[in-house]
Amino acid sequence: MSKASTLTPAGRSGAPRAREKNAPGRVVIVSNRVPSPSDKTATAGGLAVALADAVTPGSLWFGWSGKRADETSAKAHTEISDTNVTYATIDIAERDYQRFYNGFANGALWPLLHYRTGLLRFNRPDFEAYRTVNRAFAEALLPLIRPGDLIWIHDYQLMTMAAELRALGVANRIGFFLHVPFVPPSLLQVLPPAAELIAALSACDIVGFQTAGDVSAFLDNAAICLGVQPDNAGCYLYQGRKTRAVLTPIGIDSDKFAALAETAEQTAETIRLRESLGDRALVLGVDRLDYSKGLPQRFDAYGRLLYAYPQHRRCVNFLQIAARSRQEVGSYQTLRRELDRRAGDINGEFSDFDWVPLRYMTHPVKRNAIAGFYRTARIGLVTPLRDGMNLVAKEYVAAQNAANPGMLVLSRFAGAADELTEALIVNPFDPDEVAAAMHQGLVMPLEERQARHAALLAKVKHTNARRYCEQFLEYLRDDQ
Ligand code: ADQ
Repeated sequence: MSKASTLTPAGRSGAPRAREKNAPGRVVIVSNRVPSPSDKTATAGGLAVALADAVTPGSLWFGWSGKRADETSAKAHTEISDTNVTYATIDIAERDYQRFYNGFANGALWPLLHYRTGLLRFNRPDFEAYRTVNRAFAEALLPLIRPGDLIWIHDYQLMTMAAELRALGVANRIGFFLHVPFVPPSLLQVLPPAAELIAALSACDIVGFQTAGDVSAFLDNAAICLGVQPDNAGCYLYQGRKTRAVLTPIGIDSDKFAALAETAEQTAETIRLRESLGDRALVLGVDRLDYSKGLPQRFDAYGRLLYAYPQHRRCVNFLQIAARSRQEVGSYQTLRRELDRRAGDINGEFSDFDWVPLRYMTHPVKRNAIAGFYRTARIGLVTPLRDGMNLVAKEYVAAQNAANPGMLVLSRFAGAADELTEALIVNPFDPDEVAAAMHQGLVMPLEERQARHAALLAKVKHTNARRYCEQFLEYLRDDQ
């Protein structure tokens, strides 16, 4: 493992330019994609919902425009929304984008942070491009920062940005939230610049995670990579700065989502789905098409259900919506071919002339249609092999009709499983266990479904999007 070196909070360019603290400031959100009003391609949907309470009039949201250009923009393009939120974006140079996004972020960090070292592709030029893009983000944001602003950086694409901001003299409070899991030292050490990443994150005042396990994994890495000794509050000192690792699990706006699902029940798409099902029970999966989501294993589990519990043949339909993503990365192309094959195998084996057991689609579906589909589904199948949180699990619970709720089958390796313990918790690597849980959900008496759903809903309402923002910003404001 390389030593923490170049990206240290102390800075590269001489004495830090002090910026005044404690003046009332804005919340400045930084994320890879920005849901700016004019960008219809931005896919920050889930994030925009989660951050609705942090992005208030006067806030600034900064990130990539979604455009690749000959050169990375030196200056951000800004636009102000109707709600008085400023969206500031930069273009990224094509040569950097490939290496930054498809290379280091999605070819190395994503597989590693989802425990898939076998899929990790590392090379130095990719990591250099990652740092270059993070530096470009910092340089373009710098002129927009005001004293007292709270800077909140999101996710694995931007792990070195805080260190770049410090190097440019930014003294504002900076927080970072990781949406994906964090891995223990034995895994992180596989990545050659592991120590550099931990040092760069230590330029933040607050580093937030989805689960308690992620917090301790990060602190264990800090102890090993930096030689620091974290206290019981998750704080440690590194190069004169105090960093605190905190647990701030993300949530949804459950009331809004429940209302959306109720309305969606009567929309054309949901009605068409219900009519196509007839009396059959719907088993539903909704994911990005990503190898972390455990889709091949899920298809196998459904095959096991039909094989081992023949009473469900002709009585269920499994609909898997798997929106294509990151299609330029080789492992995603392989996954798609694999799923096409397995879907064909299952339908080939079990279909009848008037019943196709598995419906599998890869084009995007609108949010309100998905809400209506959740409400129709008797089983919500959420079986990632690893997931930071998984908001689909929470959305499924919120969307149910409390009088006749469906049952969530949830992977123990999703962050959501830490809290949603009344779901049917499964090991996604075991198709027979997942099939048994599906069977249990399909035959579960109404009273038990109602009791489990009530307990799950109370949790989804409690750990909601508002609480996520409040908790994180409270930590970020707290200068003690
Ligand atoms: P994702 O891996 O994208 O997010 P997830 O949390 O399940 O995963 O979904 C985010 C949003 O995308 C949800 O609102 C969901 O409805 C929507 N979505 C998913 N599949 C869809 C599809 N096929 N069509 C339309 N919409 C779809 C990352 C982490 C997660 C973490 C989130 C938020 O990987 O673990 O929960 O960030 O922190």
